[in-house]
Amino acid sequence: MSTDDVKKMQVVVLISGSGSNLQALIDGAASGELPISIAAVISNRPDVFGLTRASQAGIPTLVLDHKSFASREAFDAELMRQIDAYNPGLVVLAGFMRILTPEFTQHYLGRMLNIHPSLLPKFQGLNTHQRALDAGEKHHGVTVHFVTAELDGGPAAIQAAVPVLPTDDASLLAKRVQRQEHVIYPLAVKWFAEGKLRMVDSKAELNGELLPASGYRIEANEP
Ligand code: NHR
Ligand code: GAR
Repeated sequence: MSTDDVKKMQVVVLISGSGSNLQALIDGAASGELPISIAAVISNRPDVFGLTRASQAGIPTLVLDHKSFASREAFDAELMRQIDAYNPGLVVLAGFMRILTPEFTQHYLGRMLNIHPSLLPKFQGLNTHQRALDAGEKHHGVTVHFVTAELDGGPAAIQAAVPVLPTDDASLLAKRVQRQEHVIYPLAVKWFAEGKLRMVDSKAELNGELLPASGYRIEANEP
């Protein structure tokens, strides 16, 4: 920890994959735009590119392979122990793919965020881009929300919508959504670290005002 870190919020990031959202946070922290220090990156999958990104940025990494634990409870207990060693002000799920137990979500209640690739409450769970296409949606998007025991059900902080185009397949649509992810996740983390974004009585607040159920709405200015 350098002296620069003194007034910065310590953040632990959980990943399972490529870590492009992690990269957006690394870049924001490096530029000074985000008043955070990423204390550690933890992956439940070995050999994912997100771990390489973290190492390249000089961030400590840890792999906790869920397959080597007897139960979800045992995995979550060890994950909690590892995270708490860093005493973070915020835990960020960035493409983290394991459902967390109520004990875990309760422990980090109000200080854990997730980014989910849909306009919640639409399309909770997995495979959201294909499901949005199959449903004939005209708009799709992404939501940053506080994590609660209810899967993808915690209060929304920010949401960004993109158009669904006639030429889309799931992969093209995912790319358009991900460009917005890399805008709204750093913004949500910045607001949280500045003390502007909070969870109060199971609801999200920005600057002391209750946010709508969709969270703060960003209008994407590119397709
Ligand atoms: N845990 C809780 N309790 N609440 C939330 O809101 C959570 C959570 C854990 C992860 C991310 C979420 C998403 O944004 C998230 C939110 C994984 C699954 C899933 O079904 C569902 C939702 C999310 C993440 N995971 C399978 C499981 O059995 C494994 C799938 C896989 O490994 O590919 O855990 O979408
Ligand atoms: C992102 O699109 C994120 O919204 C999604 O996975 C991708 C992770 O990308 N999250 C989920 O589906 C959570 N279940 P990244 O590893 O490049 O940040």
